[in-house]
Amino acid sequence: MVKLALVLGDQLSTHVAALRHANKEKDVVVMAEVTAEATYVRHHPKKIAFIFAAMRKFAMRLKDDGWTVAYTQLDDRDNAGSIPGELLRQAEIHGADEVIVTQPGEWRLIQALDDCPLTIHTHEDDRFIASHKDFESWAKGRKALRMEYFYRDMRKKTGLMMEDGKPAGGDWNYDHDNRKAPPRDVDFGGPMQFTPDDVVEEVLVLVEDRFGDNFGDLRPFWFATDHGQARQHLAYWVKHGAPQFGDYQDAMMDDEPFMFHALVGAYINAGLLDPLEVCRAVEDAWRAGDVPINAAEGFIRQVIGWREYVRGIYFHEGPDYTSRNVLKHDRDLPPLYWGAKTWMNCLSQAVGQTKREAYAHHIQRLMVTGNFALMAGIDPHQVHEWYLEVYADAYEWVEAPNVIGMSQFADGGIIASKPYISSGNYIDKMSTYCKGCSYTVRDKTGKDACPFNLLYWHFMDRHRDRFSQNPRMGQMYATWDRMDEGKRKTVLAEAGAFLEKMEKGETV
Ligand code: FAD
Ligand code: DLZ
Ligand code: SF4
Repeated sequence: MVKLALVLGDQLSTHVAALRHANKEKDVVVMAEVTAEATYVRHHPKKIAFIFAAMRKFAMRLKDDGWTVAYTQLDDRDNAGSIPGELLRQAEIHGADEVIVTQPGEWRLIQALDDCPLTIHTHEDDRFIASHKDFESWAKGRKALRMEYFYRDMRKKTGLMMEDGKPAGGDWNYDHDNRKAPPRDVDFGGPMQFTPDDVVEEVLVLVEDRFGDNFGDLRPFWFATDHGQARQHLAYWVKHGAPQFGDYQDAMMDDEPFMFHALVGAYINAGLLDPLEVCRAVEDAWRAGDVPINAAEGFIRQVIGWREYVRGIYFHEGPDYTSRNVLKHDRDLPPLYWGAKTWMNCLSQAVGQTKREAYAHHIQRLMVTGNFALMAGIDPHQVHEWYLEVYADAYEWVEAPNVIGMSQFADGGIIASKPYISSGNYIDKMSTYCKGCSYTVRDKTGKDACPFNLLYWHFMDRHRDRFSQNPRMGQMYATWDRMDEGKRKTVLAEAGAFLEKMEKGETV
């Protein structure tokens, strides 16, 4: 009997498990643009357009390869509106009652498929290096699930940058070379940008019409939307961007949204690039002497280390992960995250480029938008939804551990051994933002004082019970305690006034 093979919008790989387990001669591939997926959060229009365009092109490719594909567009009259609804409709049309599925990357959709009355055969998504079983056996019996040790196993497993069973160059990690302050200018002309073709243009018109009110600029739209374009983009970055990726990985500059970053997250996560293919391209460039070891190792660590590790944590921790809030933060996300005016140049830059490009790089996400939300005590679930909405590479399996865990410490320290907070000093060192800011980064108190300076101590003070015994924070508590009592009172009062102003919706 004919079976359906489901391919979701982030499963656009020819070797995805559902396709490998289906029979090209008689089974039907189901792909569907559905309201449920497009609206469970208000995704950035660029993200929706990217996914729909890539889905349409992938469906064409599968048809060219000889598959029968039942593709439903968002505005098709009979569109059932959800993935299970579309499966039921296609099952009826094709006389099928079994569906082959690659496990989705969100508990929400896993649950929805579990509730579907058809017979569902779910296969693990094996486009990852570590299977669920691999992660579980690594995690078993460990007191702390730290990424660094997991990463070493991934290096051994893949053989990436390994020489005679040892890490190339002698060290596992070259991050000490990856923290340079911003360069004078960014001489990398990337990322590669693609002019919309007819397929993309049709999607842009649809998205403009249906999701034009969502936060974010749809045009200009320049993303790669098929495997060939994504590979061209990768090759261009490896040649021109990767050599300086390591040095300036943490640096941030006004009006430089991309720096030397690879912008491959959206493509890898949707299936347009394979993580190992990407890493091998970087490894080859390093072996050829074109990319220095700190850049190559740093990049490969992000992909086979962090990316695999956060996925492991998401499935290890279970469906309640996104509602954790150990610090009991409950403030609303302020309007500045949706582009309202702010005097803080760092936030204005990070949010502004997020609106334009559906992109910010790691340090902007962690040390600007994330750092501020954490110190200001914003409800982590609202922070989580914001990140899931605004970035083109955001799917819950990767976004939630980064936000709930790494950035907001809402999981109590499963991912981070201490909260990622910093005063304005760090941002000043790593960016050009403070020079053009209305606040003064050197001022610790007073009307021009950088809010990061005030909120840093406010956070430390209000969470003293939890963190004062943390060996990595003792020094900072000692500094706080040494401060003159009057000054401490002023800092806390000014931080409180700032938060009150923010809560009232005034421009901060
Ligand atoms: P590069 O800086 O060039 O890095 C290369 C690749 O390494 C990335 O494409 C990605 O595949 C991988 N990578 C790097 N860091 C991480 C990480 N911490 N977790 C997982 N993969 C990583 N990444 C997402 O893919 N989706 C998200 O929704 C997402 N949300 C984040 C939220 C917060 C608060 C933080 C701090 C990080 C988040 N990240 C997320 C991780 C990281 O910021 C992005 O992967 C990266 O910025 C994507 O841009 P790039 O492709 O230019 O990456
Ligand atoms: C993100 C997304 C969007 C916006 N739209 C669709 C869609 O219409 N159809 C589809 O199959 N997938 C879409 N996706 C990706 C899914 O939300 C994603 O597969 C799940 O969140 C699991 O990661
Ligand atoms: Fe951000 Fe403070 Fe620097 Fe302004 S002074 S850009 S608020 S860190």
